[in-house]
Amino acid sequence: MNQWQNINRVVVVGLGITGLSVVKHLVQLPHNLDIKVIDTRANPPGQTELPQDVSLHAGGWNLEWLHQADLLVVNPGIALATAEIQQVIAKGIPVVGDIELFAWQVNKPVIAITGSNGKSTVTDLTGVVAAGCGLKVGVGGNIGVPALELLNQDADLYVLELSSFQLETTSSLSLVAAAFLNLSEDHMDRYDGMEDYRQAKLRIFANAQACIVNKEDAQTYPDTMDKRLIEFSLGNRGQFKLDLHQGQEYLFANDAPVLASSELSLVGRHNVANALVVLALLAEAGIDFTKGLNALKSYNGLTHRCQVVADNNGIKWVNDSKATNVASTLAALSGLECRGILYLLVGGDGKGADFSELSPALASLNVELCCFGADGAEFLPLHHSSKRYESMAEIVESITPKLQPGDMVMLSPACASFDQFNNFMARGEAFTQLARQYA
Ligand code: UMA
Ligand code: ADP
Repeated sequence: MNQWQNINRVVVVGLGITGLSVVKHLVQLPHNLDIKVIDTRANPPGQTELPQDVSLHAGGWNLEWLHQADLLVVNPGIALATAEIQQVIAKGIPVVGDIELFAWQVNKPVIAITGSNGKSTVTDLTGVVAAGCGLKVGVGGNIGVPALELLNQDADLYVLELSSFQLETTSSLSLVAAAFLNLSEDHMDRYDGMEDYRQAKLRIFANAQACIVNKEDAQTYPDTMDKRLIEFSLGNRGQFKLDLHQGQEYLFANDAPVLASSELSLVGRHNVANALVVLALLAEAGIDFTKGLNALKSYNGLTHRCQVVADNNGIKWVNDSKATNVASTLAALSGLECRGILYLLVGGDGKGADFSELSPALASLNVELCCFGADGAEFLPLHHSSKRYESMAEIVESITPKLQPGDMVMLSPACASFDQFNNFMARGEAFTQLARQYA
């Protein structure tokens, strides 16, 4: 199908790394398109890299450009509900995102992953294990490499992390396997409630040959049952599950034991689930993952996600700075292997969340709760051990003298970082530095 028939004037809305990748993709197509860019920001990132013959309107909307367009390509950070976009949709002008353009062009198998938490980990690890199997893999999407940039690489397989924002503007992406990991509250500033958010994520299954769903989260299942469903579970149900084998807990793929969960370097039960999803995605893509098992075992996680950054005298320091909501901190706590005291660093910019859900998990742990940052005080009622500090440095200085072998110090703050840091990466790096200095 030639989607470009009758398209001449293309308006790219929103620059950033996505908009720039879209422009670069459009200019090299053989269709001689008229390309214009609108960004509502006065100084949008990426403007200096625009080709000279591509006009930019920055600092507001250009309605004339919008209404004369044959196609709009919208950055995932811009809500379709925006009045200017709605007017264009009402006129019948097609509105798509970068992932839809990727779908129009790609001619190799594609795997995709969505969910509220764990997307980047599963995406990256799928790429790592597939590469371990000898495949050339292009990994991108919401993880930070625009999907269209991947098309310039020579790849046998593409693995995409897709956000609900990206899925809203995607309708024809064919996938050999797609996973919906879990659903918990996030992005409520953009959606009319949880069902609206869920429906955006479910779009991942529209053209998927295999739908990988979470047996423990009914929200991840497609609404219609005419699809090939593959279930994963941390229990012994579903095709990709945990069960006993030779007296040990094993990851099973389609009834066959694959490896003992103790062989994974990744920390936390949620990461065992993530590993099961990786196996399911690869199996459904027709890849014999056995050659990649060493890569799976030695994978230590993406930076800032339950990552062991120091391990000295039997004391582990774990950086989980990417835990910016309650569900991700709960995931870090569940099944945590800590023989001694867990010193848990929580707090930051709480985004108005309700933290009380953490109480039962904390009650079952031998924990000292170290609360810091702008909303640190909100954590104080959650556990009898809570203490309030100003900063992570103050916490580390105070607890280090009493650390014993078997203890763990973990930053899994359940909050955004913007009160004290530029982003979660900067917060994680500050923690890592403290860990290495004091460990
Ligand atoms: N913006 C405007 N006016 C515009 C264009 C953008 O105000 O005309 C603002 C919007 O508020 C928007 C913000 O700028 O939210 C971000 O735009 P950007 O230029 O930074 O976007 P990109 O650099 O193209 O990054 C996007 C994704 N950003 C968003 O979805 C908000 C990146 O995901 C993604 O890695 C990248 O494309 C490549 O695919 C980031 C993200 O926060 C990491 N994603 C959300 C999440 O993971 O929770 C969904
Ligand atoms: P995402 O890309 O969806 O934000 P990441 O892999 O970057 O996911 O992980 C974000 C946070 O969620 C980290 O704190 C991580 O430890 C936690 N996490 C990872 N996998 C899961 C999972 N399967 N369920 C819940 N939380 C998870």
